[in-house]
Amino acid sequence: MPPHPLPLPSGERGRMRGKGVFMKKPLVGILMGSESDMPIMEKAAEVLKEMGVPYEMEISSAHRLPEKTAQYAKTARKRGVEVLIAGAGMAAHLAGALASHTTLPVIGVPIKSGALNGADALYSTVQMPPGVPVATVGIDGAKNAAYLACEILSIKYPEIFKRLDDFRSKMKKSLEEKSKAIKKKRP
Ligand code: RP5
Repeated sequence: MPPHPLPLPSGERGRMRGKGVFMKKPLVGILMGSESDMPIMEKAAEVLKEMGVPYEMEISSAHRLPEKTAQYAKTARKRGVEVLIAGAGMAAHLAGALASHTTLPVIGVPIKSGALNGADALYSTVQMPPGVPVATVGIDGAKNAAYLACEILSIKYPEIFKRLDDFRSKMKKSLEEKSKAIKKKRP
């Protein structure tokens, strides 16, 4: 049980169906700089699906689609989106560009691509100037970006808190079982 079992925010009640917390409106926006980022960013979508968190996915780019990127960030909060996840490789400015147009939390995923294997994307994403933060996960860390988004949302949504809690318990149990199996083989 959540320590503070908050009721669903008013206006949201009654929309809980099936596994999704709110089936209708996306709470998380997943953006990526190119279609080539999809194999990595898909992992964020899988985690959100598993957690029952509705999301939307878009290709946008700080450099190739700057107007679309700005427009998306400027309108996201009004549309009900609460957290943004942005994956990009090379000179990765997507997460930072989004963050410059919104005060929603932005989580950056540096993607491994190009000659520098993601080190360039990591630095470009993480080194934001004070006042415009981007919460940056590891290179190709799309799964953790989604878990972090769930953790942020869990402050407001008790259902997400519960799913995160269950996930952690299962992870712990599974690792303990694996450890026991190894000990049996090599006591
Ligand atoms: C970045 O450049 C994208 O996010 C991608 O990771 C990288 C390469 O893009 P493509 O040339 O594969 O479209 O903007």
